[in-house]
Amino acid sequence: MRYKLLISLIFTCSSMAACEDTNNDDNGTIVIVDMAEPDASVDSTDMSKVPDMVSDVDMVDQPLDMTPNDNDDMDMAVDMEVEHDAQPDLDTMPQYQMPTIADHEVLEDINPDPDVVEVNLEARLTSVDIGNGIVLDMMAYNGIVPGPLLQAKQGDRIIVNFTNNLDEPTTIHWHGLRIPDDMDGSPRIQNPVQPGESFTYSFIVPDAGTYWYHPHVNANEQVEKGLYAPIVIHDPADPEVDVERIFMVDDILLDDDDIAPFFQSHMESVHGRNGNTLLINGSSEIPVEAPTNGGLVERWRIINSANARTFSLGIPDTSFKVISSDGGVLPEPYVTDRLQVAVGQRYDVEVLTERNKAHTLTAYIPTLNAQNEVVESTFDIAETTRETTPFDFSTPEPRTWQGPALPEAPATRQETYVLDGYNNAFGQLVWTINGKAHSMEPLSTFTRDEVVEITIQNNQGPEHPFHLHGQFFIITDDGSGQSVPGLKDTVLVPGRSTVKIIAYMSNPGMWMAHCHILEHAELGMMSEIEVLDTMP
Ligand SMILES: [Cu+2]
Repeated sequence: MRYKLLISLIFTCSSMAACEDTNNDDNGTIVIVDMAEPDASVDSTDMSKVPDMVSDVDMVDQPLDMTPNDNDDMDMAVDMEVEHDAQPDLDTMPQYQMPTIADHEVLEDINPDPDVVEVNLEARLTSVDIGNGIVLDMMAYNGIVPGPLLQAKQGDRIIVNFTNNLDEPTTIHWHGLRIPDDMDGSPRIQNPVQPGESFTYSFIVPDAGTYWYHPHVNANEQVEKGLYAPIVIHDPADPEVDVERIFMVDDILLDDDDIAPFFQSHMESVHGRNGNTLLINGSSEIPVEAPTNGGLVERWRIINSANARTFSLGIPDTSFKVISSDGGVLPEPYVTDRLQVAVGQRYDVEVLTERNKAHTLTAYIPTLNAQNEVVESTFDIAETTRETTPFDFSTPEPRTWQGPALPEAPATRQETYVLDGYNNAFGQLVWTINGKAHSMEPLSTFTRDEVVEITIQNNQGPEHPFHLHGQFFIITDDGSGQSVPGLKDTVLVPGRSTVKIIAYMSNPGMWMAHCHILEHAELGMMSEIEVLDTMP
């Protein structure tokens, strides 16, 4: 039973050369299918397309002031809060008690200042039991995978006293947080923290929401080996719920009982490293249990921390609403039956638990059946189990979720970024943005608060979750003509498609812009943009 998951996880393959080496992939447990050019034996209609997560809800046309305050104090350089309708005055509030988040170790706040969260964090090599009798040599923050939860309230200063006890350099990137660029973990700015050395990260967190932290050095290996962890920035104005949970969804590539060597197959270069074992909150024993009572309102924060795999998720036969996305609570929640979560992305859902019923977070993954046909397989990855006492017979009352309206400022500038790839003279795959791999020249130079429509054109078959550091954007065209609710920092650009975003360059600095398939980034799909600290 221990490998019951391994037999059928596949990854979809498009039109770049490597699909041919499918059948002699080193790990015989994986079967790869060319989805773009299926052979006659494959009925692609079964699987034709994972439904889009886009709802029918149009984005609300209400103003959102993303303008930074005119405050020259550089310590306050991140004070470009997204105004919240019910923004509390944190100075006059009684001390805020952060909600408890189930089943996650939390970094201890060692600073008595109620508006400062100061924590100690260490990266080190360690053995980790992922369940099913598998113990792996991994890298971990404070010895656990995922690492401990970093939480604070909106507007707090976070101080992380970080020590690198790995045997290689690392940095920490605080994915999604609009903080100063020298605290962002970019190895283009920060000298990586060497083995045995320490670095103090210090920044103010302007935006509430669900985020995560991970390295930005040798990231394809360090993240795969376990260096990833959740961040929750609480908004005291958010409705209270009965239970909050985090699900970090990952897949890991095992070779026997070890983490498989890196870049051993051409497929890993083409599509990124797709795992053969699902890890939910670090456990391979799925579904992971989520004990609860019936009749409760729960907030589930879902984070895709995989190297490459886009997850299609649902909670069958359950009343749930999408309430929050990368950049925080949505102007209007929406109902859907599928959530497409690309690597790096986050979604929060409100789940109403019923009496005497299990509620299951389910992943839908393309697999091959016995007839070698592509089918969609269902993996229950987390399941609520009812606690017997005390038993709550009440009917859950959904909360009222309303985040800030999205910005409505029109774009005053257009840019196009072309994602492409080629085989170099040594037969190695190189991934590029605007024709360049690992470009050290900015793709664009913007001025602070410039509003830019960026067309992201994918010339090849593999998809690219494109991540822009330090800024938020909205997705006006996800490649199928649909818009996507909410503020984002990562957009999935499907194979041979063109996506449009409108980005709000609110945060001055040099910002990494790259594919979040970590192998693609490693092989060149990595660049940056510059935002000058001058008004247009
Ligand atoms: Cu990519």
